[in-house]
Amino acid sequence: MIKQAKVRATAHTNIALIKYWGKADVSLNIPTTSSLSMTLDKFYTTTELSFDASGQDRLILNGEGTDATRVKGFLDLVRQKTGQDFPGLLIDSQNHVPTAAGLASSASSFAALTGALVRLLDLPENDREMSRIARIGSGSASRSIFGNFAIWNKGHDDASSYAEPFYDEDIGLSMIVAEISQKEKKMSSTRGMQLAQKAPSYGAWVEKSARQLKEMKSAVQAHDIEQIGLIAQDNALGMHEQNRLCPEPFDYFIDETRQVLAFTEACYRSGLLAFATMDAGPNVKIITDKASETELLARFKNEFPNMAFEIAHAGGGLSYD
Ligand code: 2P0
Repeated sequence: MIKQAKVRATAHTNIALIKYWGKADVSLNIPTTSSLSMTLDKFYTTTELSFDASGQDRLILNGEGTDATRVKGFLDLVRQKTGQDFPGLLIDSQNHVPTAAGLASSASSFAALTGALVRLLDLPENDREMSRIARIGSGSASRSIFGNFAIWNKGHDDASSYAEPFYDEDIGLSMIVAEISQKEKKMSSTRGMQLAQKAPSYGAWVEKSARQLKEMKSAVQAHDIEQIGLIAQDNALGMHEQNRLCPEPFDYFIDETRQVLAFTEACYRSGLLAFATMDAGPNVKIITDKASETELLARFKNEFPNMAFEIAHAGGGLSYD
């Protein structure tokens, strides 16, 4: 039963403190590890969804018609899974995510689309179900249904793999995003994961990740930014190590990445809270706290005068207007 002709939903992007980097099932995005993320207050996608007169699925991104292949694949899977053969949709999305800053918009995009879809089709607005649907679009989108800190439990099949809120509070963590390169990433996450999973050391990273998740949960509950930073940094650098150690090695790091990482370490040695995390690209997100962010940002701007920086905090969560 269709109750509304047009729905608008907003979802925010998230950064994993314990990463998702590997799939047990590629078509359903069942991961090899559970992951824990912070949803960001500042960066989001708003999606307006309606039925398209053409009967086809169409995508408009930031006002321009765009290739809808990936989104159509997602919608077809949802048609199949829900048994609802809904007609073609017009997806009109505005991304307030600086893709130039290496922040993936797929998380906020698929979470916003899922939220809008569920309401448009009058499906149950159940967070767990929405997280499972968003996961099929993009793994990290499962976590963007929620604000603040969320855990995506890896599960073992479509029913058991979903994210849920872990800690619904801003604990004073700041992320300084260093915009190192605006170039399109040369290796997609999906392909990068496939290659990295063949590293001889991958199993050890997966095992370590499970231990780090437990430690990270305690650190978030204790609002211990230093522990959070140390664990997140180790987990992210370990993830990137798998990319270098697999039979077809590749690397998201570029020279400026290494410079920013080295400067982050130097700031920590000098007594400031400063830790790095990185995703499927050369950009670095620096973890610090609200008390240190102004001084740390000034130091980075002084050291890298040609680089742009953004600061984000915890927040977000799926919303409608
Ligand atoms: C994460 N990343 O946990 C990890 C860390 C990037 C590095 O989730 O193939 O776009 O669509 O499920 O979610 C980016 O991968 O990958 C990602 P797909 P996705 O945030």
